[in-house]
Amino acid sequence: MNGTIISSQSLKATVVKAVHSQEVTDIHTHLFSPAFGTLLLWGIDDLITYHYLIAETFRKTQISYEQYWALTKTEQADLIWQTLFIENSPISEACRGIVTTLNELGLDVKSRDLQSYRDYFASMKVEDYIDVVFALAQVKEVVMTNDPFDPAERPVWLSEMTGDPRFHAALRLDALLNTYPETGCQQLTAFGYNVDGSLSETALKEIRRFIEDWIQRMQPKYMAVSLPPDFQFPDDSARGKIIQACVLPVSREFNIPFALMIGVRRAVNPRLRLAGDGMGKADLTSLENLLREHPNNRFLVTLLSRENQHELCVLARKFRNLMVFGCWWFMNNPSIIDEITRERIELLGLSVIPQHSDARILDQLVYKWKHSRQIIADVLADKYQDLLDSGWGLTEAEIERDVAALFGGNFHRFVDGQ
Ligand code: FIX
Ligand code: ZN
Repeated sequence: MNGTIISSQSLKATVVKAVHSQEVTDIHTHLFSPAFGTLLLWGIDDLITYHYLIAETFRKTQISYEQYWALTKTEQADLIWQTLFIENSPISEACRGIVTTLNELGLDVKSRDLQSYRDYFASMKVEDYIDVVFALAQVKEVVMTNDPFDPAERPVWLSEMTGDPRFHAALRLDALLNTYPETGCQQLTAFGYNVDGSLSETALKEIRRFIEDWIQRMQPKYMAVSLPPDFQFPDDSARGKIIQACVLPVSREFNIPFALMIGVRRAVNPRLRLAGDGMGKADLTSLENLLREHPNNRFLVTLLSRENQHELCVLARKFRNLMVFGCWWFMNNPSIIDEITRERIELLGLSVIPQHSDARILDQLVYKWKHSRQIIADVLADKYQDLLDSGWGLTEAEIERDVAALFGGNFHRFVDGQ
């Protein structure tokens, strides 16, 4: 063996060092490069008005939905701060995240002085602040969520903006796959594609042309869609037909994986707006069909239901064209990250992407990665300790190699074939 074998005494410190110093590729976020202007959210008021905290605030105040949405963003942030941080201790994961972020930025969290935090962010230029956040979070690059149907985003793509190379694109196809009959068909017609409601051969060809045009424009790392728990495949619906006849062949032809995010039930409480989505347990037979029938397609998959996570690991053991990623949304809480990460490593070893941030606000990279790194380090330390107890020898370089695979190498190999 090359290198010094690590002792049980120094194992934990070695793992913690490797996990905390490894730069990460964040494979799913809702962040934007500065070229997208106000679509890139950052700073204290955006942090506080994150939809996770909005949902929690309504549980602790009597304000009506209408009154809340009539407030300015600053007023909303004042209310959330007062409710969740002053009148209650901020111990939920989303609240704790803000405390961690401010603390890591060097602000005095004991002061609880919201105005002083606002003053700090007011003195920052976003371009400089991106560097501050990426360095603190040890994030090398992020993948955005890019919707070609979004009227705010489209013009930036069409103007061929020059992006910050640390921000990669992901071509999000929700509007095409989830609401084609209601709105997608009409929108594609308005964009100049010759489509129809019955999905004729011509329409399917035109949808392929639309996807190809956007692949050429965005150069995405992958295509993606979020799906309800009752997602079926194969299926005679517009979604099923478009996946079969358009997304899968284009995905193969351009060698771009398809990411499925399964389990979301949109607008369970519409009055909560973005905070009003729910979840459900999915039947993974559809995913199994996709994986078996399309061995030359690659799929990145994350699921919203805790109850589905074990089945997903078993599927990944059967199908190498499946890459399991991240602890999505309601899964992104310490107790569940710990559980899922252990389960994945026990069933799949180092062949997974354990986490993504889903950050919607730039600053969240700081806490989402700090909190996740702590848990991933704990899990890895336990698993390596089990190996040492069985007589195996490990070097620091081997641990660094493993961590590098988990935090970026596996993604790049799967997506770019590196
Ligand atoms: O569909 C998605 O990509 C979800 O992650 C979001 O829609 C969701 O609102 C979110 O922010 C979850 O973290
Ligand atoms: Zn997301």
